[in-house]
Amino acid sequence: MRYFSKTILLSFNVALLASCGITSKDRKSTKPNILYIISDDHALQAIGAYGHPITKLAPTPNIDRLANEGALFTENYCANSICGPSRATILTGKHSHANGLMRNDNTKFNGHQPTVANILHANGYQTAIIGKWHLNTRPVGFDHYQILNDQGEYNNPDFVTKDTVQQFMGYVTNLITDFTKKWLDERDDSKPFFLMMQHKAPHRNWIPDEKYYHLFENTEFPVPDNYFDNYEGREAAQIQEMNIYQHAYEGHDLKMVDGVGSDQLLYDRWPQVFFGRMTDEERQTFLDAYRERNDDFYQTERTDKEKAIWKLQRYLQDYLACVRSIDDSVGEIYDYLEEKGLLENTIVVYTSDQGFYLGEHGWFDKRWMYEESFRMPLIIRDPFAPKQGQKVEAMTQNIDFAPTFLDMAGVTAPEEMQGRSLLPLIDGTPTAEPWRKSLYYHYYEYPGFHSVKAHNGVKMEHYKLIHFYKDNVWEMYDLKADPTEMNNVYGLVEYNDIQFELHAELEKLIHQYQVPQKYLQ
Ligand code: SGN
Ligand code: CA
Repeated sequence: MRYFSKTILLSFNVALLASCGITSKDRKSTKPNILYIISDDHALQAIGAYGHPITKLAPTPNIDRLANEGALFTENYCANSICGPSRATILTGKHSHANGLMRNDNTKFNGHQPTVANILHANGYQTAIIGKWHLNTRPVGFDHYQILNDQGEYNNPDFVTKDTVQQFMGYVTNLITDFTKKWLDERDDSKPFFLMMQHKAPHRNWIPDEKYYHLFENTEFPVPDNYFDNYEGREAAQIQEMNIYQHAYEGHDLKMVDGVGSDQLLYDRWPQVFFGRMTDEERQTFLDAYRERNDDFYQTERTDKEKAIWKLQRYLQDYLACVRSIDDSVGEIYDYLEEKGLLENTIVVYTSDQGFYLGEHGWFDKRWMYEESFRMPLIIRDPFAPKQGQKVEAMTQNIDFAPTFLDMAGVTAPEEMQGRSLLPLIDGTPTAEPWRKSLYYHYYEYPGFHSVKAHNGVKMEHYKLIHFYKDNVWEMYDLKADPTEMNNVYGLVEYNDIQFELHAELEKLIHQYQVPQKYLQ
């Protein structure tokens, strides 16, 4: 029961465009629906279309279908790898300092600044948001909202609407899917829609749907080569607290109990969002499902290293089971659109608020400018695009999302938005100015959860420069020679020239995006 009550070669694409007979006029004559699906903490490594070996064991066929029929962005990045700030950037098209939401604390998002929602709304779109919001204020610019309370709960969650706060029995991913379809059924179909479907999963503490408790119990996922990273040469990484075998809570995160046959969870930091949300029966079903594996933890002798790998497996099994429900949800929504004849005039976007670690460097969580958390999945299935199954390799960023959605709707983005429309990359049409060759990143939340020091930085070509500015510590990576960012090459003579260029580029971006000096010290 679900509930009760590299830059796409522009010239090549221009030629392709001409051969398909698609012109921008076709696009301009329609106001497409935009269905934007975002999950929380969904790593690229866990999406089949991006090709990581994990997905051979845990495939995502429904998300991959969107990529096969649309565009897969392979170099998409976030501006600040954490939930609220990423979502604020997506809505406003601006970096964190410019939209005011720099951290996941109690800062209140100002929804009255120009956002994609209120601009589309003013331009005849019906707007709705269903699922995780996490911006500390009520949504503005939406005809309808049905959002989770703060982080939300996996089991039997509360949903907040304009007038109500109500608990619904069921699993959060399924509920969000059902509510999305319900809203689509009841919408005013004389208007195009902009619908943000915002999943909670696969966010910590990775509770799968009951039907998937056993899904990966016998699956051993690949252990990243740098799982036992010692953080040599990287000062900030030496003090972080996001190590799976040191910092994940054994009860809350890893669902471990205190002995053979026990029903007593080990350390559960937030019982109110875990066992406290389940009925007695649900809790028992949960414990029984994990019992054999939990007993085995005590009955089999393991070295510390083996225990650390056991924990990684438990983490991945649960995380990827949560992802399975997300993929099911995408499939269910796709079928719905097809059935209702909406696939041909609805642009479907799939993304996550940032990337995530699946054991790389020993970690879970995000925040760093290192690739796994800096990168963001982005797939756009656009029925107006001249080509299906394309890869867009230009450097894109979540500041581009709002200008893109506005462009799709034929609306000019306000000057203050800092991103650019991605439509020319999808359509293969020339852009007025050359595409960007570098990206600016800025993470602010320190002190904070997981102890990741504030840093900013630039990525250009296959190089990255990172500044932990409070301590004035620099890191630099050559991603071709060192794709997993284990060797900080800052200060090495052989990198002098590129280091100089990266410093200059970082200064240029700080100036271009008008980052105030007070945020750089
Ligand atoms: C919670 C999690 C953190 C996580 C933040 C932010 N701890 O505080 O691990 O980094 O959310 O996540 S938990 O013990 O409460 O699960 S975000 O996706 O909202 O940015
Ligand atoms: Ca997140």
